[in-house]
Amino acid sequence: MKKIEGSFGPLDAKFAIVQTTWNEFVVEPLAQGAIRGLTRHGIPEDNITMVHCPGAFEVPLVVKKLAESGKYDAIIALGAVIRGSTPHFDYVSGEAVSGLSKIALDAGVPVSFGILTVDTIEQAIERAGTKAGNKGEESALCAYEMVSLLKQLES
Ligand code: INI
Repeated sequence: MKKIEGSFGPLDAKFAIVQTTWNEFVVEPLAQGAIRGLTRHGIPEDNITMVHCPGAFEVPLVVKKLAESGKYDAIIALGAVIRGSTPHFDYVSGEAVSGLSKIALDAGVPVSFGILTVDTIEQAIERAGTKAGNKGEESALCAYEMVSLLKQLES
C-alpha cells in the first residue's frame, strides 16, 4: 500500500499572508500566529510576505493576484467577519469563502481560509489566541502541510 500525505519536515517554500485592516484588533493576533506557525517549522522570515488589504470582501482579489504571480507556494488569508444586525455579514463572508476556494482550484495554489466568521466579538477573540486557539496559526500549518503534500503529488 502506498500512502501519500503532507508532513512537517523541512520545506523550501514561500508563503504570502493576506490580512485585513477591518477588525485589526483580532486579525493582527491571527497574523502573528500564522508567522509563528511557519517560523517554528523552519520557514525563514525572508520567505514570508505580508500583504494588507481593506476588508474580507477584498481578500479574494488580492489572493488571486498573488496566486497568479507564481511567486508563492501557498497563501494564507486572514480576516474576521463579525455578524451585525444586517445581512451584510452573509454577503461579505459568502463572497470571501467562495472567492478563495475558486482561486485555489483555478490557480492550483493552496489557499488557507483563516477568515473568522463569527456572531460576536467574544467568539472572534476566543479564536485569535485565547481559549479556542489561534486560527491564524492553524491556517498557516494547514498551508504548510498542503505545500508538502502537493510537492509529493507533483514529483
Ligand atoms: N469586512 C470585514 O473584513 N469584516 C467585517 O466584519 C465587515 N463588516 O462587518 O462589515 C467587513 N466589511 C467591509 C467589507 O469587507 C468591504 O471592505 C467593504 O464592503 C468595501 O468593499
